[in-house]
Amino acid sequence: MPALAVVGTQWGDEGKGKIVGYLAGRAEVVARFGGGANAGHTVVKGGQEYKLHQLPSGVLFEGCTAVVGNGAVVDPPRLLEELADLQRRGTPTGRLLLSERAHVVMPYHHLLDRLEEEARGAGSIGTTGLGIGPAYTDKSSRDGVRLGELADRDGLARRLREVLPRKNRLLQELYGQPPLDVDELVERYAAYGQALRPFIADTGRFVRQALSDGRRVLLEAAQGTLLDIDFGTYPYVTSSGTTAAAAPQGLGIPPWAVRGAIGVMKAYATRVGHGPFPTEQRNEVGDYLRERGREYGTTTGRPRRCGWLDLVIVRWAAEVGGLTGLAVTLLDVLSGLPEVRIGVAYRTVGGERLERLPARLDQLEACQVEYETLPGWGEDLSGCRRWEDLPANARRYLERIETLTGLPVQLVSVGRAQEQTVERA
Ligand code: 2SA
Ligand code: MG
Repeated sequence: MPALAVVGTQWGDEGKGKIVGYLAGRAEVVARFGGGANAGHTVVKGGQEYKLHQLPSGVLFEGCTAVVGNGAVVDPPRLLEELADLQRRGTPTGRLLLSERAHVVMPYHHLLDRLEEEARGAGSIGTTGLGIGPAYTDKSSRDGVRLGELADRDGLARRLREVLPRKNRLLQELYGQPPLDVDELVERYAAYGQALRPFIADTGRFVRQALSDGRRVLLEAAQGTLLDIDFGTYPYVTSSGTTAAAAPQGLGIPPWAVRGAIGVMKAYATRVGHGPFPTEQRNEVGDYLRERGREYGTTTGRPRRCGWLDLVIVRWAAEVGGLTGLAVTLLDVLSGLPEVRIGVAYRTVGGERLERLPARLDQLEACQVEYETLPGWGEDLSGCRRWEDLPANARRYLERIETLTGLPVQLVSVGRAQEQTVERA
Protein backbone atom coordinates (compact mmCIF):
# COMPACT_ATOMS: atom_id res chain seq x y z
CA MET A 1 0.00 0.00 0.00
CA PRO A 2 1.64 3.27 -1.07
CA ALA A 3 1.87 6.29 1.19
CA LEU A 4 0.10 9.57 0.58
CA ALA A 5 1.78 12.84 1.50
CA VAL A 6 -0.12 15.89 2.71
CA VAL A 7 1.98 19.00 2.13
CA GLY A 8 1.64 22.76 2.30
CA THR A 9 1.73 24.70 -0.97
CA GLN A 10 2.23 28.18 0.45
CA TRP A 11 4.08 29.57 3.52
CA GLY A 12 2.60 27.14 6.03
CA ASP A 13 -0.67 27.42 7.95
CA GLU A 14 -2.63 26.13 4.98
CA GLY A 15 -4.72 23.93 7.23
CA LYS A 16 -2.71 20.74 6.92
CA GLY A 17 -3.85 19.77 10.41
CA LYS A 18 -7.47 19.95 9.32
CA ILE A 19 -6.86 17.89 6.19
CA VAL A 20 -4.61 15.32 7.86
CA GLY A 21 -7.20 15.04 10.64
CA TYR A 22 -9.92 14.46 8.04
CA LEU A 23 -7.89 11.77 6.29
CA ALA A 24 -6.38 10.28 9.46
CA GLY A 25 -9.65 8.59 10.30
CA ARG A 26 -8.87 6.29 7.38
CA ALA A 27 -5.15 5.92 8.07
CA GLU A 28 -3.28 3.50 10.28
CA VAL A 29 -0.03 5.44 10.44
CA VAL A 30 0.50 9.21 10.34
CA ALA A 31 4.15 10.18 10.10
CA ARG A 32 5.88 13.53 10.42
CA PHE A 33 9.14 13.81 8.51
CA GLY A 34 10.42 17.31 9.22
CA GLY A 35 10.21 20.38 11.39
CA GLY A 36 9.55 20.44 15.09
CA ALA A 37 7.93 22.63 17.71
CA ASN A 38 7.78 25.49 15.19
CA ALA A 39 4.82 23.81 13.46
CA GLY A 40 1.29 24.58 14.54
CA HIS A 41 -1.38 22.18 13.32
CA THR A 42 -4.91 22.76 14.44
CA VAL A 43 -7.24 19.78 14.46
CA VAL A 44 -10.84 19.88 15.63
CA LYS A 45 -12.06 16.49 16.74
CA GLY A 46 -15.18 15.63 18.65
CA GLY A 47 -15.95 19.32 19.11
CA GLN A 48 -12.60 19.95 20.78
CA GLU A 49 -9.78 21.99 19.30
CA TYR A 50 -6.23 20.68 19.50
CA LYS A 51 -3.15 22.69 18.63
CA LEU A 52 -0.44 20.22 17.82
CA HIS A 53 3.16 21.19 17.32
CA GLN A 54 5.46 18.19 17.43
CA LEU A 55 2.88 15.46 17.64
CA PRO A 56 1.61 14.17 14.30
CA SER A 57 -2.14 14.71 13.93
CA GLY A 58 -2.62 10.93 13.91
CA VAL A 59 -1.99 10.87 17.65
CA LEU A 60 -5.60 12.00 18.15
CA PHE A 61 -6.89 8.79 16.59
CA GLU A 62 -6.94 5.69 18.73
CA GLY A 63 -6.37 3.22 15.95
CA CYS A 64 -3.51 5.19 14.51
CA THR A 65 0.22 5.12 15.13
CA ALA A 66 1.79 8.59 15.11
CA VAL A 67 5.41 8.60 14.01
CA VAL A 68 7.99 11.36 14.38
CA GLY A 69 10.68 10.47 11.87
CA ASN A 70 14.41 10.97 11.75
CA GLY A 71 14.02 14.14 9.68
CA ALA A 72 12.17 15.95 12.46
CA VAL A 73 13.78 17.72 15.41
CA VAL A 74 12.46 16.98 18.87
CA ASP A 75 12.23 19.44 21.75
CA PRO A 76 11.75 17.13 24.75
CA PRO A 77 10.18 19.45 27.37
CA ARG A 78 7.76 20.85 24.82
CA LEU A 79 6.89 17.41 23.53
CA LEU A 80 6.24 16.12 27.05
CA GLU A 81 4.05 19.16 27.64
CA GLU A 82 2.04 18.40 24.50
CA LEU A 83 1.51 14.84 25.69
CA ALA A 84 0.61 15.99 29.20
CA ASP A 85 -1.92 18.40 27.75
CA LEU A 86 -3.68 15.60 25.87
CA GLN A 87 -3.67 13.53 29.03
CA ARG A 88 -5.11 16.37 31.13
CA ARG A 89 -7.90 16.75 28.60
CA GLY A 90 -8.56 13.03 28.76
CA THR A 91 -7.99 12.61 25.04
CA PRO A 92 -7.58 8.99 24.06
CA THR A 93 -4.48 8.82 21.94
CA GLY A 94 -2.97 6.50 19.41
CA ARG A 95 0.45 4.98 19.76
CA LEU A 96 3.41 7.36 19.50
CA LEU A 97 6.82 6.46 18.12
CA LEU A 98 9.79 8.82 18.03
CA SER A 99 12.80 8.13 15.86
CA GLU A 100 16.00 7.37 17.73
CA ARG A 101 17.71 9.25 14.90
CA ALA A 102 15.73 12.48 15.27
CA HIS A 103 17.87 15.36 16.48
CA VAL A 104 17.24 17.02 19.82
CA VAL A 105 16.64 20.75 20.13
CA MET A 106 18.78 21.84 23.07
CA PRO A 107 18.52 24.99 25.23
CA TYR A 108 21.53 26.51 23.47
CA HIS A 109 19.67 26.17 20.17
CA HIS A 110 16.86 28.31 21.55
CA LEU A 111 19.37 30.89 22.77
CA LEU A 112 21.30 30.94 19.52
CA ASP A 113 18.12 31.23 17.43
CA ARG A 114 17.16 34.40 19.27
CA LEU A 115 20.68 35.84 19.36
CA GLU A 116 21.26 35.18 15.67
CA GLU A 117 17.94 36.78 14.81
CA GLU A 118 18.88 39.86 16.83
CA ALA A 119 22.25 39.98 15.13
CA ARG A 120 20.62 39.82 11.70
CA GLY A 121 18.86 43.07 12.51
CA ALA A 122 16.85 44.33 9.56
CA GLY A 123 17.64 41.11 7.71
CA SER A 124 16.09 38.89 10.37
CA ILE A 125 14.08 35.92 9.17
CA GLY A 126 11.26 36.14 11.68
CA THR A 127 11.80 32.64 13.05
CA THR A 128 9.62 31.15 15.71
CA GLY A 129 12.57 31.44 18.11
CA LEU A 130 12.37 27.77 19.00
CA GLY A 131 15.90 26.79 18.05
CA ILE A 132 14.95 25.02 14.84
CA GLY A 133 17.64 26.56 12.61
CA PRO A 134 20.50 26.01 15.08
CA ALA A 135 19.37 22.41 15.71
CA TYR A 136 19.41 21.58 11.99
CA THR A 137 22.72 23.44 11.67
CA ASP A 138 24.22 21.17 14.32
CA LYS A 139 22.78 18.15 12.55
CA SER A 140 24.57 19.17 9.34
CA SER A 141 27.77 20.20 11.07
CA ARG A 142 27.72 16.89 12.96
CA ASP A 143 27.46 18.43 16.41
CA GLY A 144 23.91 17.27 17.03
CA VAL A 145 22.54 15.11 19.81
CA ARG A 146 20.11 12.44 18.69
CA LEU A 147 17.09 11.26 20.60
CA GLY A 148 18.48 7.76 21.01
CA GLU A 149 21.46 9.19 22.87
CA LEU A 150 19.29 10.82 25.54
CA ALA A 151 18.30 7.47 26.96
CA ASP A 152 21.97 6.66 27.71
CA ARG A 153 23.12 9.05 30.45
CA ASP A 154 26.83 8.33 30.11
CA GLY A 155 26.79 8.61 26.36
CA LEU A 156 24.90 11.89 26.62
CA ALA A 157 27.41 13.23 29.14
CA ARG A 158 30.30 12.34 26.84
CA ARG A 159 28.59 13.96 23.89
CA LEU A 160 27.70 17.17 25.70
CA ARG A 161 31.17 17.49 27.22
CA GLU A 162 32.47 17.45 23.68
CA VAL A 163 29.91 19.82 22.13
CA LEU A 164 28.92 22.24 24.87
CA PRO A 165 32.30 23.96 25.38
CA ARG A 166 32.19 25.11 21.77
CA LYS A 167 28.59 26.30 22.11
CA ASN A 168 29.54 28.14 25.29
CA ARG A 169 32.43 29.86 23.54
CA LEU A 170 30.02 31.02 20.88
CA LEU A 171 27.55 32.26 23.48
CA GLN A 172 30.19 34.02 25.52
CA GLU A 173 32.61 35.38 22.96
CA LEU A 174 30.27 36.31 20.17
CA TYR A 175 27.15 37.19 22.11
CA GLY A 176 28.44 38.03 25.61
CA GLN A 177 26.09 35.51 27.24
CA PRO A 178 26.75 33.37 30.33
CA PRO A 179 27.81 29.78 29.60
CA LEU A 180 25.51 26.82 30.20
CA ASP A 181 26.39 24.26 32.84
CA VAL A 182 27.17 20.87 31.37
CA ASP A 183 26.23 18.80 34.44
CA GLU A 184 22.89 20.52 34.78
CA LEU A 185 22.20 19.97 31.08
CA VAL A 186 23.16 16.29 31.26
CA GLU A 187 20.90 15.70 34.28
CA ARG A 188 17.94 17.49 32.76
CA TYR A 189 18.17 15.90 29.31
CA ALA A 190 18.92 12.44 30.66
CA ALA A 191 15.69 12.76 32.66
CA TYR A 192 13.82 13.71 29.49
CA GLY A 193 15.44 10.71 27.85
CA GLN A 194 13.95 8.48 30.53
CA ALA A 195 10.54 10.09 30.18
CA LEU A 196 10.58 9.62 26.40
CA ARG A 197 12.14 6.18 26.47
CA PRO A 198 8.88 4.27 25.94
CA PHE A 199 8.35 6.10 22.65
CA ILE A 200 11.85 5.97 21.16
CA ALA A 201 12.16 3.40 18.40
CA ASP A 202 13.56 2.51 15.02
CA THR A 203 10.70 4.30 13.30
CA GLY A 204 12.10 3.76 9.80
CA ARG A 205 11.79 0.05 10.23
CA PHE A 206 8.29 0.44 11.62
CA VAL A 207 7.04 2.53 8.67
CA ARG A 208 8.74 0.28 6.09
CA GLN A 209 7.04 -2.71 7.69
CA ALA A 210 3.70 -0.91 7.79
CA LEU A 211 4.02 -0.19 4.08
CA SER A 212 4.88 -3.73 3.19
CA ASP A 213 1.99 -4.98 5.32
CA GLY A 214 -0.31 -2.84 3.18
CA ARG A 215 -1.27 -0.47 5.99
CA ARG A 216 -2.49 2.99 5.07
CA VAL A 217 0.23 5.56 5.76
CA LEU A 218 -0.15 9.33 5.68
CA LEU A 219 2.94 11.52 5.48
CA GLU A 220 2.30 14.79 7.28
CA ALA A 221 4.48 17.70 6.20
CA ALA A 222 5.12 20.74 8.37
CA GLN A 223 5.29 24.34 7.09
CA GLY A 224 4.87 24.88 3.35
CA THR A 225 6.74 24.54 0.07
CA LEU A 226 7.70 28.22 0.06
CA LEU A 227 9.43 27.65 3.41
CA ASP A 228 11.37 24.65 2.09
CA ILE A 229 15.12 24.92 2.64
CA ASP A 230 15.77 24.31 -1.09
CA PHE A 231 12.65 25.42 -2.92
CA GLY A 232 11.35 28.18 -0.68
CA THR A 233 12.03 31.90 -0.66
CA TYR A 234 15.55 31.43 0.69
CA PRO A 235 16.83 32.69 3.13
CA TYR A 236 13.33 33.38 4.48
CA VAL A 237 12.63 29.71 4.96
CA THR A 238 12.74 27.09 7.66
CA SER A 239 15.68 24.71 7.96
CA SER A 240 14.13 21.49 6.71
CA GLY A 241 12.53 19.99 3.63
CA THR A 242 8.81 20.58 3.47
CA THR A 243 7.78 18.85 0.24
CA ALA A 244 6.88 15.21 -0.36
CA ALA A 245 10.45 14.70 -1.53
CA ALA A 246 11.61 15.19 2.05
CA ALA A 247 9.36 12.41 3.32
CA PRO A 248 11.41 9.35 2.28
CA GLN A 249 14.62 10.85 3.62
CA GLY A 250 12.94 12.09 6.78
CA LEU A 251 11.39 8.71 7.51
CA GLY A 252 13.69 6.14 6.02
CA ILE A 253 11.30 4.73 3.44
CA PRO A 254 11.85 4.16 -0.27
CA PRO A 255 11.04 7.18 -2.46
CA TRP A 256 8.80 5.02 -4.63
CA ALA A 257 6.61 4.28 -1.62
CA VAL A 258 5.21 7.80 -1.95
CA ARG A 259 2.44 7.46 -4.48
CA GLY A 260 0.85 10.87 -4.31
CA ALA A 261 0.89 14.25 -2.65
CA ILE A 262 -2.12 16.34 -1.75
CA GLY A 263 -1.23 20.01 -1.76
CA VAL A 264 -3.10 21.90 0.90
CA MET A 265 -3.75 25.48 -0.12
CA LYS A 266 -5.56 28.25 1.59
CA ALA A 267 -8.14 30.00 -0.60
CA TYR A 268 -6.02 33.13 -0.06
CA ALA A 269 -2.43 33.56 1.11
CA THR A 270 -0.72 34.21 4.43
CA ARG A 271 2.81 34.40 5.68
CA VAL A 272 4.16 34.72 9.21
CA GLY A 273 7.75 35.81 9.44
CA HIS A 274 9.67 38.06 7.10
CA GLY A 275 10.45 37.78 3.40
CA PRO A 276 8.79 38.44 0.06
CA PHE A 277 5.03 38.04 -0.27
CA PRO A 278 3.96 39.39 -3.67
CA THR A 279 0.18 39.31 -3.17
CA GLU A 280 0.25 40.72 0.37
CA GLN A 281 -2.56 43.17 1.09
CA ARG A 282 -1.63 45.65 3.77
CA ASN A 283 -5.06 47.16 3.73
CA GLU A 284 -8.66 46.42 4.63
CA VAL A 285 -8.66 43.25 2.53
CA GLY A 286 -5.71 41.88 4.51
CA ASP A 287 -7.40 42.88 7.77
CA TYR A 288 -10.66 41.23 6.69
CA LEU A 289 -8.84 37.97 5.95
CA ARG A 290 -6.85 38.08 9.21
CA GLU A 291 -9.91 38.59 11.38
CA ARG A 292 -12.28 36.23 9.59
CA GLY A 293 -9.60 33.59 9.16
CA ARG A 294 -8.22 34.01 12.69
CA GLU A 295 -4.81 34.43 11.16
CA TYR A 296 -2.55 34.46 14.18
CA GLY A 297 0.40 32.10 14.70
CA THR A 298 -0.64 28.85 16.32
CA THR A 299 2.70 28.59 18.07
CA THR A 300 3.74 32.20 18.65
CA GLY A 301 0.45 34.11 18.37
CA ARG A 302 2.03 36.47 15.82
CA PRO A 303 -0.45 38.17 13.48
CA ARG A 304 -0.04 36.66 10.02
CA ARG A 305 0.45 38.77 6.93
CA CYS A 306 -2.51 38.23 4.60
CA GLY A 307 -3.16 38.65 0.90
CA TRP A 308 -4.80 37.34 -2.24
CA LEU A 309 -4.28 33.84 -3.51
CA ASP A 310 -1.04 33.55 -5.45
CA LEU A 311 -1.17 30.75 -7.98
CA VAL A 312 2.37 31.33 -9.18
CA ILE A 313 3.58 29.89 -5.88
CA VAL A 314 1.00 27.10 -5.83
CA ARG A 315 2.05 26.08 -9.34
CA TRP A 316 5.64 26.11 -8.12
CA ALA A 317 4.64 23.85 -5.22
CA ALA A 318 2.87 21.57 -7.69
CA GLU A 319 5.89 21.45 -9.96
CA VAL A 320 8.69 20.90 -7.46
CA GLY A 321 6.58 18.82 -5.12
CA GLY A 322 4.90 16.62 -7.72
CA LEU A 323 1.43 17.32 -6.37
CA THR A 324 -1.33 14.99 -7.51
CA GLY A 325 -4.30 16.92 -6.16
CA LEU A 326 -5.34 19.91 -4.10
CA ALA A 327 -7.25 20.50 -0.90
CA VAL A 328 -8.53 24.07 -0.73
CA THR A 329 -9.04 25.29 2.82
CA LEU A 330 -10.63 28.30 4.48
CA LEU A 331 -12.82 28.99 1.46
CA ASP A 332 -15.51 30.16 3.91
CA VAL A 333 -13.27 33.08 4.92
CA LEU A 334 -13.68 34.70 1.49
CA SER A 335 -17.47 34.97 1.86
CA GLY A 336 -18.63 38.56 1.90
CA LEU A 337 -15.96 40.03 -0.36
CA PRO A 338 -17.55 41.69 -3.41
CA GLU A 339 -14.80 40.33 -5.62
CA VAL A 340 -11.92 37.95 -5.18
CA ARG A 341 -8.56 38.13 -6.88
CA ILE A 342 -6.06 35.53 -7.95
CA GLY A 343 -2.42 36.31 -8.70
CA VAL A 344 -1.76 34.46 -11.95
CA ALA A 345 1.64 35.76 -13.07
CA TYR A 346 4.39 38.21 -12.16
CA ARG A 347 5.76 41.06 -14.22
CA THR A 348 9.41 41.98 -13.92
CA VAL A 349 10.60 45.56 -13.91
CA GLY A 350 11.51 45.10 -17.56
CA GLY A 351 7.92 44.05 -18.34
CA GLU A 352 8.62 40.36 -18.80
CA ARG A 353 5.74 38.10 -17.81
CA LEU A 354 6.77 35.30 -15.44
CA GLU A 355 4.58 32.32 -14.73
CA ARG A 356 7.24 30.69 -12.57
CA LEU A 357 8.78 31.75 -9.32
CA PRO A 358 12.20 33.38 -9.80
CA ALA A 359 14.97 31.93 -7.62
CA ARG A 360 16.49 35.28 -6.77
CA LEU A 361 14.77 37.23 -4.05
CA ASP A 362 15.70 40.63 -5.44
CA GLN A 363 13.94 39.67 -8.68
CA LEU A 364 10.91 38.39 -6.83
CA GLU A 365 10.72 41.51 -4.70
CA ALA A 366 10.77 43.71 -7.77
CA CYS A 367 7.90 41.87 -9.47
CA GLN A 368 4.38 43.21 -9.87
CA VAL A 369 1.53 40.74 -9.66
CA GLU A 370 -0.87 40.21 -12.53
CA TYR A 371 -4.31 39.48 -11.11
CA GLU A 372 -7.48 37.94 -12.36
CA THR A 373 -10.60 39.26 -10.68
CA LEU A 374 -13.63 37.08 -10.12
CA PRO A 375 -17.00 37.88 -8.60
CA GLY A 376 -17.27 37.10 -4.89
CA TRP A 377 -20.12 35.48 -3.00
CA GLY A 378 -22.02 36.52 0.09
CA GLU A 379 -23.28 33.15 1.23
CA ASP A 380 -22.02 31.52 4.40
CA LEU A 381 -20.29 28.32 3.30
CA SER A 382 -19.91 26.68 6.69
CA GLY A 383 -22.85 24.37 6.12
CA CYS A 384 -21.83 23.18 2.65
CA ARG A 385 -21.08 19.46 2.44
CA ARG A 386 -21.36 18.68 -1.26
CA TRP A 387 -19.95 20.40 -4.30
CA GLU A 388 -23.47 21.35 -5.36
CA ASP A 389 -24.02 23.13 -2.02
CA LEU A 390 -21.33 25.68 -2.87
CA PRO A 391 -22.54 28.94 -4.45
CA ALA A 392 -21.87 29.18 -8.19
CA ASN A 393 -19.24 31.90 -7.77
CA ALA A 394 -17.34 29.85 -5.18
CA ARG A 395 -17.37 26.89 -7.57
CA ARG A 396 -16.15 29.17 -10.31
CA TYR A 397 -13.25 30.26 -8.12
CA LEU A 398 -12.32 26.63 -7.44
CA GLU A 399 -12.63 25.70 -11.10
CA ARG A 400 -10.34 28.57 -12.01
CA ILE A 401 -7.79 27.19 -9.52
CA GLU A 402 -8.06 23.81 -11.23
CA THR A 403 -7.55 25.29 -14.68
CA LEU A 404 -4.62 27.46 -13.66
CA THR A 405 -2.82 24.72 -11.75
CA GLY A 406 -3.84 21.76 -13.88
CA LEU A 407 -4.72 19.86 -10.69
CA PRO A 408 -8.03 18.57 -9.39
CA VAL A 409 -9.48 20.12 -6.25
CA GLN A 410 -10.26 16.96 -4.30
CA LEU A 411 -11.24 18.45 -0.97
CA VAL A 412 -12.65 21.80 0.08
CA SER A 413 -12.70 22.89 3.70
CA VAL A 414 -15.38 25.33 4.80
CA GLY A 415 -14.77 25.31 8.56
CA ARG A 416 -12.60 23.89 11.29
CA ALA A 417 -14.67 20.80 12.11
CA GLN A 418 -13.94 17.63 10.21
CA GLU A 419 -17.46 17.37 8.85
CA GLN A 420 -17.09 20.84 7.32
CA THR A 421 -15.40 19.27 4.35
CA VAL A 422 -16.60 18.90 0.79
CA GLU A 423 -15.14 15.80 -0.81
CA ARG A 424 -15.36 15.80 -4.55
CA ALA A 425 -16.46 12.50 -5.92
P1 2SA B 1 11.84 28.67 12.03
O1 2SA B 1 11.37 28.93 13.42
O2 2SA B 1 13.34 28.68 11.92
O3 2SA B 1 11.25 27.45 11.41
O4 2SA B 1 11.34 29.94 11.17
C1 2SA B 1 11.77 30.11 9.84
C2 2SA B 1 10.64 30.61 8.96
O5 2SA B 1 9.61 29.59 8.90
C3 2SA B 1 8.39 30.14 9.31
N1 2SA B 1 7.59 29.16 10.04
C4 2SA B 1 6.28 29.11 9.98
N2 2SA B 1 5.39 29.73 9.17
C5 2SA B 1 4.09 29.47 9.37
N3 2SA B 1 3.61 28.69 10.38
C6 2SA B 1 4.48 28.07 11.21
N4 2SA B 1 4.05 27.50 12.35
C7 2SA B 1 3.36 28.33 13.37
C8 2SA B 1 1.86 28.40 13.04
C9 2SA B 1 4.05 29.69 13.42
C10 2SA B 1 3.68 30.65 14.54
O6 2SA B 1 1.35 27.35 12.68
O7 2SA B 1 1.23 29.44 13.11
O8 2SA B 1 2.95 30.33 15.48
O9 2SA B 1 4.20 31.80 14.49
C11 2SA B 1 5.87 28.21 11.00
N5 2SA B 1 6.97 27.70 11.58
C12 2SA B 1 8.03 28.29 10.98
C13 2SA B 1 8.78 31.30 10.24
O10 2SA B 1 7.72 32.22 10.41
C14 2SA B 1 9.95 31.85 9.50
O11 2SA B 1 9.50 32.63 8.42
MG1 MG C 1 0.37 26.30 11.35
